[in-house]
Amino acid sequence: KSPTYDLTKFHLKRILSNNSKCKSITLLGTFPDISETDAAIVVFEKNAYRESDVATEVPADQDADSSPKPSYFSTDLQVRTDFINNIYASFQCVPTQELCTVKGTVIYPATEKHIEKYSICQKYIINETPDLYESITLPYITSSQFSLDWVYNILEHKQETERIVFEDKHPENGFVLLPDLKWDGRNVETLYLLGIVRKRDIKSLRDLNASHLPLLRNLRESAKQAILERYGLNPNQLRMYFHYQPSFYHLHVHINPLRNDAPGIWCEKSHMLDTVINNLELMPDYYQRASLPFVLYEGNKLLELYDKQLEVRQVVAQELSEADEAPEAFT
Ligand code: M7G
Repeated sequence: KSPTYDLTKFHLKRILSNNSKCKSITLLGTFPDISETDAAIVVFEKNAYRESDVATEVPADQDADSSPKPSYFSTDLQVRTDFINNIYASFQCVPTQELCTVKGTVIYPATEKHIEKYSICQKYIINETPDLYESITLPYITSSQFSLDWVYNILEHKQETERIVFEDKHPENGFVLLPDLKWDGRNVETLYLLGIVRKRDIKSLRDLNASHLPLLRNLRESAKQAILERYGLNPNQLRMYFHYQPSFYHLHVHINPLRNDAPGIWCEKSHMLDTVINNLELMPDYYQRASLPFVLYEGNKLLELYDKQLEVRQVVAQELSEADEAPEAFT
């Protein structure tokens, strides 16, 4: 059952992060009218520009009687001049209300793991060998991970059913394609879809082997075709990739257009679907034999476990003290 909450009743406790590049702010607080103690995370993110919103002429397909689509260049635009200097000018603009919407995301009730995930902090790279995966990572993710209920709700048509873009119900090779939580759903330029496989026993990239090739190839081809039909996007302009480590241990592919720097697109976390398929074609058990780097955040218990074994944090301290001593070597 979905909870009901009133965003206007949010009570701020702490700002978890404020990202001027993504124009997003992440807040920790509560909804006191529901519970004084349950933590809530609220993310506000300014929407990306839609190219249709900067039109200066009435589009040919718009019939003359309908009300005009909102545009930045409408007479509603309020403009305050900061300065004009020679050929340069700077303004503060307030466009029509419809163009000022902000995307809001709520996680409620949020667990400690969610708070950790949404807070900014130190990060460390771990080069995970198969042995380290078996002895440290796997026991940890088996005992502590985010609930997959939202994934099963999608697969079982209990939530987000109307958002499904494409579905292949084959038990082995099937998947569901639908918009990611991160997408505002308005702007094809910033499209962000997820391909969630039907099979429930593939936790991540690590579990993939050559027997999954038909599934991966089917996902790649069918998703491209569905995106072409629904959104008119050229399949050769799509980025399709896995995260390692993912936040959710049920295999899913991230899909977004190349021309857009999707939120959370980091090279240290991403593995292109094409490369994964090719690695499995070349070596059926590639992902059981490979060392896979991944990033751990300060505050994550898995970092404590790795630090005990590999002294991940210690190395940084040593490097710093060596750097401090360096000038003396020249004296
Ligand atoms: P991930 O690689 O496991 O973790 O991707 P990440 O969050 O570190 O990238 C999971 C993806 O699922 C993310 O892109 C989330 O935005 C998306 N996602 C998470 N939840 C809880 C939902 C949801 O309820 N619905 C949808 N449609 N997407 C979600």
